[in-house]
Amino acid sequence: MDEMWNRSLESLDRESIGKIQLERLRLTVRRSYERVPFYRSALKGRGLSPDDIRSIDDLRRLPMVSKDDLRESYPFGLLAVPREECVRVHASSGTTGKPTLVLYTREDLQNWTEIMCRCLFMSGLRRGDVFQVTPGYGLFTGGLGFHYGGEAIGATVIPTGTGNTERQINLMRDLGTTMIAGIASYALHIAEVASEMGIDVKRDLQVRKGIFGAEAWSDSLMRKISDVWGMDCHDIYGMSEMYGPGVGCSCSCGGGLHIWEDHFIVEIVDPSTGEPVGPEEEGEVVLTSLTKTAMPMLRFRTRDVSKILDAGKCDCGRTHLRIARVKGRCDDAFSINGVKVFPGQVEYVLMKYPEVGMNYQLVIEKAGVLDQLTVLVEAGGNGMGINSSQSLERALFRELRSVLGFQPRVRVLPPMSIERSEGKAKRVLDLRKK
Ligand code: DLL
Repeated sequence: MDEMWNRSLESLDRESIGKIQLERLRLTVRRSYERVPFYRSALKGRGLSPDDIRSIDDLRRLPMVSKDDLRESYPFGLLAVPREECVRVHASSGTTGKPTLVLYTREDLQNWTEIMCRCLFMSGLRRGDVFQVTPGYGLFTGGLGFHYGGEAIGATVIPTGTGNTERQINLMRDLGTTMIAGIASYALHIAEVASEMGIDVKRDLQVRKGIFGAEAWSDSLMRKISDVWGMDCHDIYGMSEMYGPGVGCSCSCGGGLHIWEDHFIVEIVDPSTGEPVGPEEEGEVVLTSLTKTAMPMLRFRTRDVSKILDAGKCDCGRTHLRIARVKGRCDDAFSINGVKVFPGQVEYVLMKYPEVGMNYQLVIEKAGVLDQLTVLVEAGGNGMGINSSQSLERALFRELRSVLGFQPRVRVLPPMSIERSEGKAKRVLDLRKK
């Protein structure tokens, strides 16, 4: 049984969770209907009124909300409170389109801090830790989300935000940072810059705990970060529309992410039909907020791919359901001559090889009429000789061919030859679209 930030809520019995969810869902639907014209007309369009929500199953009768609906209602369209009651604005990072705004009341910020504390505590953060927050501060929810959670736990928070990696590393060394928060791909970048500075992150720094999210990352990337840093890694999930980071987090049992069900209802649907799929079946994550007051979200389509784990009680003692680590976004998957590929499938293979370095990229082009996938991989350390780089190419080719079911091209490049991103990594370069 793990220590918990809020044991009474994190280990509630299932019946009580169900009661809280129904009560909060009914309130959220009523407030949305009464205060947000968008929701009122969407519900009326289905012949529904708030009184029709009598059980959790009635959730399925509600219309879904997409990112496009948010964009179209820019800037204040989905607000359920007067703008004057909002004390904060954030925006989604806009990697898939123009950014969308989200607003928060004071109560929203308190709820967000509560779920962040649960996630950070679950990942090992305690009073006395030195906690370095490397995601961007500002409109992105990453920086401030981790920041307020860290302070509420009582850790010493270093708000470096993204970038200036050398300074980041100097602070880690000088202040004795014990835990970092960040975007997974950035954790490897920090390690490689440190090594150029003559610092071995495992030997010379005291960072032993990490919490990462904001983009899909595979189990083998998690193992690689753990090995390179000698740290215990946790996966945190979230999105601007649901406060930011903190919707769920992986516990020490390693079986997926607990979703805070007193704040969110999670459904998994078939992305093409919107119909719910069964437990352990993969589909699109749809989330409903239960405590958001400024911008309630009814059945928000995240575009993220995961599944509900039907694994019964978790040994950590938490009772909130678990979803599998997010595999990617429905729109990340690309098709090579009709075969669907998730970048995560390739990453999983690459990160198993210790000779593979810190970065990779997938380039898709037309070779005549056919699609061609080239996997660019950086060699680790100080690079490798021509022979070993050719034998790594051959080994990766063989394994990728069997995982993907077609023949990709594989090129091993010297370290640092692929462009770095300080925010979410750009893994796929689809030149067919140009
Ligand atoms: O990325 C919030 C966040 C910041 C989460 C820091 C975790 C850590 P957005 O910019 O709105 O918010 O992007 C949300 O990022 O729908 C997923 O596609 C992806 N994402 C977030 N966390 C994970 C994760 C933040 N742990 C979008 N695994 C989401 C996979 C993730 N994908």
